[in-house]
Amino acid sequence: MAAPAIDPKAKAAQRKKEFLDVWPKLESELVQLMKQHSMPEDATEWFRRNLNYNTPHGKLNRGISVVDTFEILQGRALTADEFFKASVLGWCVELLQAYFLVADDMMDQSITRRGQACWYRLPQVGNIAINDSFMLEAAIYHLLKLYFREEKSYVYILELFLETTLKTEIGQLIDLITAPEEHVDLSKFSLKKHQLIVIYKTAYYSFYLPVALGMRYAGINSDAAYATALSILIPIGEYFQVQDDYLDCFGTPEQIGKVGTDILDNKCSWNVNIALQRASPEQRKILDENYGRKDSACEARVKAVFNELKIEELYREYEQNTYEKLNKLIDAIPESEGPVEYTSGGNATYEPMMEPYPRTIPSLGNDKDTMGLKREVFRSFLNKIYKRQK
Ligand code: DMA
Ligand code: MG
Ligand code: MG
Ligand code: MG
Repeated sequence: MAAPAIDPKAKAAQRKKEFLDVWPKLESELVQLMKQHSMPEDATEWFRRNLNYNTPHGKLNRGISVVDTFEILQGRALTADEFFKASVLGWCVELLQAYFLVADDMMDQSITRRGQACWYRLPQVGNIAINDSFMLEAAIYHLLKLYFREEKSYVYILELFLETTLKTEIGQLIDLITAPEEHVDLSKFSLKKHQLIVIYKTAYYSFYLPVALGMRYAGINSDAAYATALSILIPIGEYFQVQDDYLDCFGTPEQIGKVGTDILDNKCSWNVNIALQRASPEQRKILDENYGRKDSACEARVKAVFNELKIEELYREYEQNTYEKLNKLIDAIPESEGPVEYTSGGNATYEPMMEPYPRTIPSLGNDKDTMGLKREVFRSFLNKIYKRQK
């Protein structure tokens, strides 16, 4: 008799629960560190609170995708030890995300995050949040040393975290300097500029990093396999940040767990770029006079122009077209049971509008190992975000 089919939603919920179950162990290892340094109780408790307030309350898609990638590449159920170690890598991605978000909320002057006040907005915290964000980052390297030092993939994993951090920080820099507080100049925006910003600030750490970690831990060492992964995950990451920009304006705080700030903050977001392409001279004047002003009446006038221009409808078209394009890209990945010989750059057909990122990664080691990538790695990640409302 055939086994009953497992409902994918139930499977995902179970996986999330098992992933969350790993967190208390890691939290306790990190808190232990404060005790090893003989820190007073209040400092230890501060760090514990920082970790728990900022790390485990999100959707956890990035962290869980490390585990999913590793499992798909293994092609079988994971042992308890494998599940735990892949989850450690996943939690390290979530710590990286926590580090970026604590700082991002200060820089964007946000109010709420994940349905609670932003960490820096807590009266006792304030600017201490800067140091707290550094400590979230440092926690990554403590956990990696603790659990991966003996692994062949250790240096690759360290490099992935370090290089991805730099790329994200470059992305945050261009996001911020394209949105000066006191000087609104919409002629500086373009979809090209937007693409550059979102690839760097979001796509690398949110999409390439989790999959590349799963691949490294699974022992894939072919440069071309990583180039192929990059060529698909970067466009998926662009799509994800367009969704984030859209939801910033058109999602409700209850849905997305945060209050949108992009219009007030003068951000080069997808919405405003689409609006600029279509605005009449009158509408353009309203945008010029009201975008990026720290004033809710100005924000409402911008939103009214967005509505006149039917940005919501244009977004739904964009989402449908992009989903189809991304699936075609995934279909083009070479896949076989045995080892696959990748040609440099992979066989993906994605033609980016431009290439602000390298197509090949400098070789470090054994390039003969060409263990195959699987389409399901990318498909499962894409389906986690398709039509997302939060
Ligand atoms: C987020 O961009 C990028 C990083 C590196 C956190 P964002 O400011 O649009 O994110 P959010 O909308 O979550 O504040
Ligand atoms: Mg932000
Ligand atoms: Mg930001
Ligand atoms: Mg945003």
